[in-house]
Amino acid sequence: MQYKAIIFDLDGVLVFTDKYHYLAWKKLADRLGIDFTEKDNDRLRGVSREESFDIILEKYQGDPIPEDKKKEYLEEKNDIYRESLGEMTKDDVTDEVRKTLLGLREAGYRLAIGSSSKNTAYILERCELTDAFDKVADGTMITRSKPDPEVFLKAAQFLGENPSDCLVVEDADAGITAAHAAGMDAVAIGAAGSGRADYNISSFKELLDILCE
Ligand code: B16
Ligand code: MG
Repeated sequence: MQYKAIIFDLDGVLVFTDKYHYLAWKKLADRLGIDFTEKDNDRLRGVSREESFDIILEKYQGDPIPEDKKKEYLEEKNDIYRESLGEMTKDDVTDEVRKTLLGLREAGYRLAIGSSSKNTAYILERCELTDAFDKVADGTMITRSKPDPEVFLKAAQFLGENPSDCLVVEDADAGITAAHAAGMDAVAIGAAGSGRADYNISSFKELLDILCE
């Protein structure tokens, strides 16, 4: 086997929380008079909450926002987002994803999460996915978010594997850059990485073709 472990991004790969992020950011953006579209939301994939807000504020034209007020806005956004997460159930993870994860484990791969989200544990719990992974590295454990490699290196460290033995699965440009910076190969789901990924797939189950031949 070329790889020993697979590190999965969470949002956009295993679950689709982008729409909840969008609705929560949109509510805040409307209040601040900022034009915020779904296309703008795509730029926030894999990026931390704080950096996402800075990107949204690029279009802000009001008075300067003091740091403590920014913190309040970030908490407010997260509260709205977590309300949506509270509605998630195990049905928010497709059979395809569950069967593929099981197939990879049965084939001998160790599985981890490498997510920028500070809500990772809550999402995994809501979707009854926690037990599908050997280790979790997330936004609560890092100081630099993707495209920095920190979260993937942490996942490899938790697994006790060399980075070169790990393969990352990502939906975001920032995630493909982070994987390569960590010395890991990367699988892009959809258009992530614009041709820079080592493998490209359009459906999750294609991982079995790549890894279990
Ligand atoms: P939170 P991933 C990322 O998760 C999301 O793609 C990104 O849109 C979000 O801003 C970031 O998590 C932080 O999320 O506000 O929950 O801490 O794609 O790295 O799994
Ligand atoms: Mg993602």
